[in-house]
Amino acid sequence: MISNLEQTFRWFGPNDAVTLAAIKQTGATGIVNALHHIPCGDVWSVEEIKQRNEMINAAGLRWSVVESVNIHESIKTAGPQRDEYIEKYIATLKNLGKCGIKTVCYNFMPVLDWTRTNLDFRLPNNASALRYHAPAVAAFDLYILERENAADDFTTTEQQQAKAFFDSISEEQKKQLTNTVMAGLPGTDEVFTIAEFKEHLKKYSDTDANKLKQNLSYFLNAIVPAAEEAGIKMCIHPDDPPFPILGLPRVVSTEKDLLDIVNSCPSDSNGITFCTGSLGARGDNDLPGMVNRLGPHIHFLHLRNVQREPDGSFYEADHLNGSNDMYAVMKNVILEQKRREATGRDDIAIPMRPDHGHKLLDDFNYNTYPGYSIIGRLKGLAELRGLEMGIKRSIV
Ligand code: DNO
Repeated sequence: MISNLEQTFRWFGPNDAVTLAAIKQTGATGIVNALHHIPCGDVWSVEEIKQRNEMINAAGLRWSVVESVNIHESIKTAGPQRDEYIEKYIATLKNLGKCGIKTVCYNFMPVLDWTRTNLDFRLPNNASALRYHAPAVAAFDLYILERENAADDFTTTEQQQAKAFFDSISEEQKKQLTNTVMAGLPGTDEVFTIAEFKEHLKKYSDTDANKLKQNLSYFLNAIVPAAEEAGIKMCIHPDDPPFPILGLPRVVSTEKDLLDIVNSCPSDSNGITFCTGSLGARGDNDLPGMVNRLGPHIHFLHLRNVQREPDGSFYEADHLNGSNDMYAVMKNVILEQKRREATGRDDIAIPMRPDHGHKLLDDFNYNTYPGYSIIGRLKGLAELRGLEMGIKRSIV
């Protein structure tokens, strides 16, 4: 039988209400972690990495993946300090390599990481899910941020829906929407003010998608040789949502984007985090086909599902339900594992994590990062490993 995927769980560090001991009980063996207390761009020292690694090992777990070593904005905008920050990034990769941590996830989303409008969307069973409501984002853009020329990005119908939504919510709800959309990096409590966000937007005034793509390629060509030397596999995380928002360009949203990225600097060290939830928010992304075609470049899997809605909105569905065919995705992941085995690759146990989870049962008593409940994710992991076993037993 082909070996299992490596079951991992994200842990945000010692302040996470979800403890390593709890994660151990889920059956996961790997931890996905980052040094969130180090400001974006600063070097992670060997001591800090070792200390964290020892903490994880002491709980009987392995630090499998770093998610994320975030990329400083000056690299994304080709600002004057970009080479300095690239040197620092390389220093962090070398230090991680020295400590034996070899898979590094990152993203190339301008300013904001993932974006949602509702962090407590109730499903019919009263479980709490994350939702992206397109009219809410449009309303924020047009009437709260009041971004110049924002109207050009929306059809007349979308503008009408945005206005109707905006008129229907209270002042308090407007504030809440602002805080939710303006939330900064995961693992921090950072929230941008409108003024700060506008300053960031200005920095992108001459960075369109083409330039952003060039800046990503520049970054990769600078760091990949060092990653190869350190034995590190980089894996880029797709945009979430996978389309431009708030006037910011996106370059990691489709199969073509991912192909351009791997081809811009061909190397085992230049790979992909295949996130079914992010990519699956677009109906034109053929997820099983993408796993098939991009398979050799996949170094990390984020497995979850979304339910797409007709107006471009979506919410996070159960891991195996929703708009995307998770059976077909898993089957193609397993076929990729088989190919790896046949060609003598040693990375057959691709790390996977149940990405996000609903808040269920006792989860409501814990203050966890949005999407990172324990029971909801445990449910996802249990379903996914059952799916994996069922397919493996029947086809291998
Ligand atoms: C959301 C996550 C993302 C991801 C980063 C990767 O829950 O999947 O925030 O960690 O985008 O750099």
